[in-house]
Amino acid sequence: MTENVLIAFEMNDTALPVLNGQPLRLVVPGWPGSCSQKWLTRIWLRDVVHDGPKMTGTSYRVPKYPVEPGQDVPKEDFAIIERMPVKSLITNPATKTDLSGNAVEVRGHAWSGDRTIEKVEISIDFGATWMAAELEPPVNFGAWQNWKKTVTFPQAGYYEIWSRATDSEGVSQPFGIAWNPKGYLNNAMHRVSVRVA
Ligand SMILES: Nc1nc2c(c(=O)[nH]1)N[C@H]1C(S)=C(S)[C@@H](COP(=O)(O)O)O[C@H]1N2
Ligand SMILES: [Mo]
Repeated sequence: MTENVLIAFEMNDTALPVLNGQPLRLVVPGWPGSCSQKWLTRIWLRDVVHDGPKMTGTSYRVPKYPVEPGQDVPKEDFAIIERMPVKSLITNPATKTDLSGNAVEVRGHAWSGDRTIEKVEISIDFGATWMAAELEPPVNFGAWQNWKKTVTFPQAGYYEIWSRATDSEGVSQPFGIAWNPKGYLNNAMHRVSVRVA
C-alpha cells in the first residue's frame, strides 16, 4: 500500500521476460523476493495470510525467538519475514582470483530493506582494521547502492577481502548470524579470497 510498490509490465523498456513474471509482477522493494509475485493474471485482496503453493508452513519464516542450531521449532512459533536486513556484496574481484599486481579495485553493491546505506567498509586483515569505500546514493528508493575502493596489499600472499555495510539507522552487518531452520536472512559480511603475486 505504498507508492514504491509496483505492478511491473516492463523491464529495461521491453515487456517482462516470462522468467521474470510476464505479463505482470509485483515489485516490493526491500522485502523478500517471495513478496514480488510473478505471472499475475488477477489481483485478489484477501483477509488471510498467503496460503498459495510454497507460501505456507515454514516458508519465508524464521523463529520468533533465538534457537539452538538444529532445534525443533513448533510451526506456530515462526513469523513471516518482513524487511530485509543490511547487506553488501563484493562483485569484483571474484573469489580465488590470482592478482597480477599488488592492487585491485574492489567493487560491489549494498542495500538495507527500506533504509539507505550510509557507509561501506573493507577489511583485508580479517576485520582488525577497516577502510571506507566510495559509496553512491541509491538511484531511487530501494535500489542497490554501488560502492568501490582500490585496495593495495602490503606484500605478496593470501588475503581475504571483507565488506561491511552500515545503514541509516546505524545497523551493520554481523560476522555471522543466529541459526534458523531454512537459513534465511543471512546478512553476514561477504568475504572473497585473493592471491597477490
Ligand atoms: N508466481 C510466483 N511468483 C514468485 C515466486 C513463485 O514461486 N511463484 N517465487 C518468488 C521468489 S521466492 C523470488 S526470490 C522471486 C524471484 O524472482 P526472479 O526470478 O525475477 O529473480 O520471485 C518470487 N515470485
Ligand atoms: Mo526466493
